[in-house]
Parts: sequence; C-alpha cells; structure tokens
Amino acid sequence: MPPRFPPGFRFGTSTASYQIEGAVSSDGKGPSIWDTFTAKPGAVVDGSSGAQACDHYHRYAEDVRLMGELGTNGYRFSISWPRIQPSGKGRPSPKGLAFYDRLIDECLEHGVQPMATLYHWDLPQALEDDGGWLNRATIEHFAEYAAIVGDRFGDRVEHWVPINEPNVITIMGYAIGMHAPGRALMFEAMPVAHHLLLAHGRAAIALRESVRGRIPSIGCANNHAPMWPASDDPADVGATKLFDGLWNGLFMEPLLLGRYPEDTLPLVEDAIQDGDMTTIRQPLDFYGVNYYNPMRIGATEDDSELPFEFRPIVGYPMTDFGWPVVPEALREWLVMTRARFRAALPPLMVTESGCAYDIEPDEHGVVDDQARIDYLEGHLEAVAKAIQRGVDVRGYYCWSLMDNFEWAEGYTQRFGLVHVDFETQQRTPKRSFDWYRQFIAAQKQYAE
Ligand code: GBH
Repeated sequence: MPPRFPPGFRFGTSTASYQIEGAVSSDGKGPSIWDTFTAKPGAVVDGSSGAQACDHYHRYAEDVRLMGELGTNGYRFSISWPRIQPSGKGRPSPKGLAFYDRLIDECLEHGVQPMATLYHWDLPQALEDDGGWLNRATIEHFAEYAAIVGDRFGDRVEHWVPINEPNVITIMGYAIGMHAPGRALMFEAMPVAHHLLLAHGRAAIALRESVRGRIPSIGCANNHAPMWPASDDPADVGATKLFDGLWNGLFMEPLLLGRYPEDTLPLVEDAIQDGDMTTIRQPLDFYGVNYYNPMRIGATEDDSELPFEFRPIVGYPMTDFGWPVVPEALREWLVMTRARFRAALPPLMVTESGCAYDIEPDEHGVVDDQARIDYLEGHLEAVAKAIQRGVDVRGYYCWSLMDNFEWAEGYTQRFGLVHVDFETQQRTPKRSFDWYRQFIAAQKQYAE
C-alpha cells in the first residue's frame, strides 16, 4: 500500500524553459546567457545546446496531454525572460507572452495547476553584457519583468517561484564557471548571492502588486544538500560547517530570518545596503526545496585555493550522474528544517526531486527504468514520513517530466518520466511514468 498523502497535496513534475523549449530565436526571443555559453567549445560535454531541446515551444500541447494522463495536478515550469523581454528591459513581446498564455490555459484544461518560475538561469545576454547578477541594476530589471508576468498570468498561476536555486547560480555560474555565464571569480562571486536574494524579494513585492483576480502564492526553489563530514576529524567537521553555511544557510536564513549566518556574513557584507535585509525577507507562502542528494565534505591542505573539497559518498546506490540515492536524508532535512525554524517556516514543497538513468526503449518500445521507480518510491515515502512526524509538506514535483537538456551535461543525463528521442522528438512514457500514474491514482482512491 502506498503511503497516504493529505488531501490537496500537489503531485507534479518540473521543467525549465531552456532545458525543454528549443526555438531559441523564434518569435523575437532574445539571446540568453545559455545560448552564448553553449556556443563555447568545451562548455557542454557533448557539444550540444538547447537550440532544439524537446521542441516544447511547438509541442507543448502534447506534453501537457501527457501530464493529464499522468494525473498530476501540478506543473512547475519556467518563463524565459528573453522571450518576454528580448534584451531584459522595455516593452514585452506579444508573441512571448502569448506562448505562456497557451501553455497555462492548456494546463488548466487538463486539471494541472501551474507553478511558474521566473528565472531558471536564462538571463538575457544584454543584461549579462552590463555585468549580469554582479550588477545591482539587474535587480530593477528583474522586478519590472516580474510585474509584467504577474499582471499577465497572475489570474491563472497558482504558485510563483522568483528564482531557481540562487546557490547553484552563484557557485556554478559565477564562482567556478561550469554554468553560464561561465565566470570563475571564486569568492569574488559572492555579491551575486546577495543580488539574487534581493531580486527574489523585489520580485515577490512586484508580484503581490501586479497579480489581479486572486492572491498569489509566492515561494522559492532553493537547492539544499545535507552536508556530511568526511570524518570526525575537527578539520573535516569545520570544513563541512563552512560549506554548509555557504551552500545552504546563506540562501535560507536571509529569506526566513532576514539575516545571513554569522560565519558567512563576511563573504557578502560589502554588497549589503540599508534596507536590503527587509526586502529579502518577504513573507513566503511556501518554502520550496530542490533535493537531490547529501554531499560529503573534507578539509583541504593549508595552501589550497579552497578550504573544503567534495569526497565520494559510498555504500548507497548511485544514479548514472554518480549522485548517491539517499531518500532518508530528504526526510531528515524536512524534519530538521521544521525543528530549526519553527514558526518562521512556511509550508514546505519539494519543488524538484529526481534522478538520471540512461535507458533507451527496448524492441517493444518499453523503457524499463526500475531504478527511477525505486527512487520515486523512496523519496515519496520519505516525504510521507516527514508529514507523519508533523512537517507541513504540500507538494512533490518530480524532476523531470521528460528527458531534456541537462546543462553542462548536454543530452547525456536523462531525468525524465518520459523518454525523448532527440532526433525524432518522439515521446515514450517510461515504466516510471506508469508507476507515478498509479501512485497518484491510488491517492485519489483514498480520497473517495
Ligand atoms: C537542478 O539543479 C536544476 O534546477 C535543474 O535545472 C537540473 O536539471 C536538475 O537539478 C538536475 O541536475 O557533488 O555529486 O553531490 C541541481 C543542482 C547541484 C544538484 C550539485 C547536485 C551536487 C552533486 N545540483 N549537486 S554531487
């Protein structure tokens, strides 16, 4: 018997614009930093880009129909900022707005409640040319963009997420340069973190002012990873605490408590201006966590560039990406987060959770991804257990609806419940799709 979830719980899937839409220069869309980054030799392992991706821009109706078949009542997608404002400022593009109108209406017709992310990493290139997220002016432009989409889609969008994973943007995009815009500024990247948090706050304010016809539900989608010390050695424990602050605390405490953790404050201090912390700490209707796996951290030698390093986690199953599968760490994270923040914590949502396995259809067209079924079963069970322990979790959004462009990994990592043949664009629901469908159907039975 599958665990029983509370009535109204959202079962969903997640995607992001650049990873699925393709049509990167159609209908007046401006270039984003991912269009630029993927053109650099060596930036993406297979030399690919999101130029076609899943061609979702043209095939969205088929994809929403799949969501309907799956029985999900939630869908988290992202709006491409350069589709709405090709250079990141100025008048919105009617064709760009019209695409998301069609997508949202299609979702609602299939009983799927939209959760819109405003920024899932595809910054208009024109803004990057002016300094991107290192430049405070980008925040103003983001707030204007938020007002445009709030005004246009607010009557139909249930949930809003201003920024996807500010920690990944800061660290992967600006500190080590493995993601767009490909800058390797190390600790000099830290103002980006503060600016992204501010952009979150400004967008939340803009959404509350611009949405008409309903009260918007505004949250976040922060990536969190429980940090495990490599050993009991005080050096490893210290390095772990430091990286925990940098990856988790620095992005969570400003949103919930209006302050930076003390040990990370020096990293962002110079970027803070009067009133910023109040802007960042906007009331949140939900706190969204993107959970993949714990990380194991060790200390480095004294003369190293960084004081911490990643160590492998052994003794757990691994996805094809090499990430350990540890569902109980999700349960622990949910329970511990509730315990730490108590009244300061809004209801939680799992805004992403998923795994990559490279499995092709067999001669009967079956994609037998038992490992993904095990993953989903384990992680849904972990959420159910946290709810039993009194944690208020309102939704679980599986990453991802379909195989897509996995950033620096190109098309080599397949996270979908639906297999995509990137030559023919044929969609093939995997066995995990059927499993999730039955799981959701069982919940509806309980409710009757
Ligand atoms: C998310 O980012 C993104 O929101 C989404 O677009 C993406 O497709 C999806 O996840 C899958 O990658 O050092 O081996 O322990 C995920 C960000 C940050 C998750 C690093 C894994 C540690 C891997 N990732 N993290 S490891």
